[in-house]
Amino acid sequence: MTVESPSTADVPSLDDDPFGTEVLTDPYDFHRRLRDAGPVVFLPRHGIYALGRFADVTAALTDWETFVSSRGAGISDFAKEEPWRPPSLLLEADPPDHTVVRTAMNGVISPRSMRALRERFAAPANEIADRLVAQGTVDAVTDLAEVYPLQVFPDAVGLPEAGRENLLPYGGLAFNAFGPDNELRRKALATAAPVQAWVMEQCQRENLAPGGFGEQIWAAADRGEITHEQAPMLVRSLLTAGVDTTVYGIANTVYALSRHPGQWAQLHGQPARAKFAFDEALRWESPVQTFFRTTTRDVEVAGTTIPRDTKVLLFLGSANRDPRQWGEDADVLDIGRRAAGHVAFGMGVHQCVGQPVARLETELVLTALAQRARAIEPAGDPVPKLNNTLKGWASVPVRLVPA
Ligand code: EJD
Repeated sequence: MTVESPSTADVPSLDDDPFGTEVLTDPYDFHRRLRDAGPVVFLPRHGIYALGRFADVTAALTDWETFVSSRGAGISDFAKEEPWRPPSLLLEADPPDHTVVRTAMNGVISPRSMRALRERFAAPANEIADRLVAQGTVDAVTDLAEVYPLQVFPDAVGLPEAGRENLLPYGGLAFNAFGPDNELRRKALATAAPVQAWVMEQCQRENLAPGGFGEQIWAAADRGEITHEQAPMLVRSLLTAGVDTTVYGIANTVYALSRHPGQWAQLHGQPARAKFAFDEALRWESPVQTFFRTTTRDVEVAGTTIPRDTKVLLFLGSANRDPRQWGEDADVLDIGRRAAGHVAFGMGVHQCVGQPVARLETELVLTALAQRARAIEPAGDPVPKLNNTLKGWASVPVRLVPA
């Protein structure tokens, strides 16, 4: 890849690789240096611009005409490079095309469909919480975060039982693929073919059970809201973005609370605060750390010009800890703070369409745990899980103390 210098000599630059092991493992020192270097920072390692402050990240997310998604949400510019898979009709599209499919998806993941899911999602949440608290020492990732979403979400989509083990690898692949051509991305792509083939097969109408999100997407095609060619691609979006994200979200929330005993005590005292605990945990350790937009014109951001046709990396995880927005205690986890307005689900026209599902899953499983455990303590060192986009853990050993 050719790395060009910024045309404006006064743009600060940082030599760090945001997709290197160090930053992926512990990004917060880099985030602070990024925000303090200036509103716009050039990253010469990849020839990209970066925004790390809340105000500038939200401004870029809101201006979809200047900061487009249709040239890819990863480092690759679809105007110059072939994408690794056909672009997503949701993530990698701009209005007006985006608006059509997004409207149809809003109808599928609707308040009505969510009300129907609450009961079906509650029983497994309670069962898992019973089992884990009885067990005592468990792994919050492999015994909880990777278990509960996979127990409820594939059923909600209407997937067959066989082959569900492909879901986590596919998500891992897609989120690594947003990054540069590094070892994480190359390794993921090397084993992608069978996983991709399975996913595309599940998107076909005949493989989706009645009543699920998948069938509802096809029904939207029958009603003419989208085309029948678009339907399988939208099912693919659910399978790409609907599993790993929630797994990381649940694991990061339990990790955060297990490291802050006072916060868990508050939640145990008032399990109805689970929703707020989730937002604060998402703010504090955002599962989706970064994604890209591409500029369609020279654009001034807080006094600095970013040239047109440039990849801009938006640091959601940094915006969510920006003291300019959250105050001097931005790095402190506090489930009592007003965390609403964080950008862990994005902002603007692309804001997470699956958000109600993620919120339902986490609320149910966290409430169930908070009711049953009066404390949750670290029971060993957590093991980071490296991904070019997602921040989280391969293992978080914890001890649940029964109430
Ligand atoms: C995503 C960063 C898709 C898709 C949608 C959203 C994401 C990924 C894939 C969520 C990226 O439509 O396939 S946060």
